[in-house]
Amino acid sequence: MRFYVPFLAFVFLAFSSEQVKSASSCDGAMSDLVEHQIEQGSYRLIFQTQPKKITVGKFFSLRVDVCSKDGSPLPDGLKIDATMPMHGHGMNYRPSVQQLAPGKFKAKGLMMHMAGSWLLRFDIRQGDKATRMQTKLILK
Ligand SMILES: [Cu+2]
Repeated sequence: MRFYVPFLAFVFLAFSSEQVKSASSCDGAMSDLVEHQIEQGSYRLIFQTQPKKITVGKFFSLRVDVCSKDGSPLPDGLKIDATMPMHGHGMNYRPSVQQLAPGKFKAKGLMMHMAGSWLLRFDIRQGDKATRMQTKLILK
């Protein structure tokens, strides 16, 4: 019976590292951020606003998780911007983006100063490759 103990330990380790890998490859693991999702090219971007409800004229933050649908490397850069396409203007403040880990970011200092239709844009970068992902937000 002694023989089986190290064998089981090895199986457990193999399983754990598989779990870590799947966290960056879109196989679940990000269920706490499923509120907003955008898919484009190799990537799926999931973001959550903090606070959950965006209020006109109030600063908010974003947690952003990007995963890879096809095994492409995770992005190492992200720029965020928001505009009101029907009014031809953007935000009055430039948000700051911090990378927490490959594919994981936090953005602070966003503010939408008018009610109406906004376009929230994420430009993600992986090496030389840029991918633009965007979504519409209606603010009341
Ligand atoms: Cu406007």
